Amino acid sequence: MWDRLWINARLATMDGEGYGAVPEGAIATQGARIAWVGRQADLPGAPDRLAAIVEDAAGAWVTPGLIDCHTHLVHGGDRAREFAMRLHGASYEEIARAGGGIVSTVAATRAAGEDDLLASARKRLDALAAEGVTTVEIKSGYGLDLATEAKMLRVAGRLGQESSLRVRRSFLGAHAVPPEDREHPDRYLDRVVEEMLPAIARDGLADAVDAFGEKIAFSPVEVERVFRAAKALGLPVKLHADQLSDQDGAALAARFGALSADHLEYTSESGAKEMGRAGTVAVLLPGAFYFLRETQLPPVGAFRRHGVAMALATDNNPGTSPATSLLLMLNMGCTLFRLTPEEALAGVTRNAARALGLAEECGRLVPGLAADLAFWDVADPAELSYRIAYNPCRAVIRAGRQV
Ligand code: DI6
Ligand code: FE
Repeated sequence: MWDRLWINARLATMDGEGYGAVPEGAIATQGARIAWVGRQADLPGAPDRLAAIVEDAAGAWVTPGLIDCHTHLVHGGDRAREFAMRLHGASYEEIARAGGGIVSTVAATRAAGEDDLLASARKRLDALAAEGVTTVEIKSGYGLDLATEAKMLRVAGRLGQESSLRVRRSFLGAHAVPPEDREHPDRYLDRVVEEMLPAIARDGLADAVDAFGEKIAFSPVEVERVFRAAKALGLPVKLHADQLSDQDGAALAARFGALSADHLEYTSESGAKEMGRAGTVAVLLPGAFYFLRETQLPPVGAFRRHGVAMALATDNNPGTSPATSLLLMLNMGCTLFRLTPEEALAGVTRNAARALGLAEECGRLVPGLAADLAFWDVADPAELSYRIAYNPCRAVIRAGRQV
């Protein structure tokens, strides 16, 4: 006997071509796993005999629980005032002088208590979960000292425990140079590699290591140093790559077998090719593209040509993407980047799972994978990408249980 069986479901399994659709489908769970998926007509018996609980999905589309594979969800404060100042005509310098920019988020995150950080991130997490998100990646990177980086990652861990969502954590010590080291950036990088990273790894606080490769952040040589240290500790890597300029970040990420390279607006054809060869996922972040009013489009055509799997994520952060809607990213991925709705949905399910090293754990409706399901009041899966600021999520199951 299965625990639960849904009949009269329309399944977007995200396995195989397109949506991997099963229009007259049924899906069963046993404990925290998917036990059976297929055509209702192929069920091995009468529904009542197969499961303890049988539910009528009444024609709802069922997708894998959505996966937001790139966020900075845990952070102190916000940058709304800076946003307003900019729109009132303030220059970058004026904003910086008024204490704005990433430094202000670092100060707010350092000052915040663990419970306050948890409470503010919890609201953002709840907003994501209301739209069918069951897995969220959360980065550190607003502490830039060991105590605060570890605090952010502990809070991310607590969020996972308290919410029942799956949380994956990335250590992003190489996000920016902290103000106290502005004159000696290499001193900070020494600390990241020699002190912070080993301590974070020892305490099991991170599943992966990320870095911001950019002129205004860390050079390719510096990123390599972080990646070598991560690899030596057995941690997979990912990279904020080619967001503002072509740093050959895509190829660098590929060279280290990175799980993903993210942003990628300025990535070249050869960078895309290297990613395809390495199996590195391209995580596209239309929220940041939109908020920064960027005009350089990520090379989606090149990713297609070279067989690079594409994911979509919110990049939730207070500076460049204060977004808590993954459905909006589906729409933006299609309108701004010209993804197809099939690609967009794969980008927040199957490919997002790959970007987190979770391809065999979630992101598809396949027996044996986690019973993470989202039920949608839509007539066609394309509606998830088509609508703007509308939430048709009817119910969410995470690890076999109602969220
Ligand atoms: N890329 C971004 O756009 C943000 N970080 C990153 O690596 C900016 C972070 C901030 O301004 O707070
Ligand atoms: Fe980011």
